[in-house]
Amino acid sequence: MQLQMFCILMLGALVVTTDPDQCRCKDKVNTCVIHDGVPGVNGLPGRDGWPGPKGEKGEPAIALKGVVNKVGNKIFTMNGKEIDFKTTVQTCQHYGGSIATPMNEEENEAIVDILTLKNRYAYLGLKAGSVPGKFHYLDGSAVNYTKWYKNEPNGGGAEKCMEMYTDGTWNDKTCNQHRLIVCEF
Ligand code: MAN
Ligand code: CA
Repeated sequence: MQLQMFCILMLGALVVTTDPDQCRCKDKVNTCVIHDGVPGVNGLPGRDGWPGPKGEKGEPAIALKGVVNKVGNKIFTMNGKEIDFKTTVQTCQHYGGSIATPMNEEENEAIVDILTLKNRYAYLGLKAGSVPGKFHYLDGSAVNYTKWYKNEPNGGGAEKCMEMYTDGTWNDKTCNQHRLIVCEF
């Protein structure tokens, strides 16, 4: 029993002799056979990594579901829904655009194309200020293109929004009607 001894090598690894005799003298130590242990079980999964970089901006959702009309570097869209002026502004912003605002005849006609498809009117991006009948863009800047219908604007301060008729002419109008949502991007 005494012969069945365990040998400790310099490195401290556990060494077992197959033949107990081999371990009796120190110069026979080198003949000891090292038995590998049984492999350990796998560790637990690691933790989640950091969030990845933000993806690229997608297509405006409204454009995917509606009509798109391109003019110059502007795109006008319409999804067929009708709502009041304030909600139209919010809806277009929600999709990353703004309420359609014609800055010239070409853009005005591009919006007419859209209104004609539905035969409906639309609120556009002009608003009356404190001076009755004096309209400005929504960022407050001065309007430099207009297409008022004959005798419009006539609201005298009561009609603070602008709607476009299907022929492309403009009318000042109360802001709480339901009009076709037309956005620009
Ligand atoms: C209604 C409203 C007005 C518009 C007149 C035109 O009263 O839409 O804004 O000026 O019609 O007749
Ligand atoms: Ca009017």
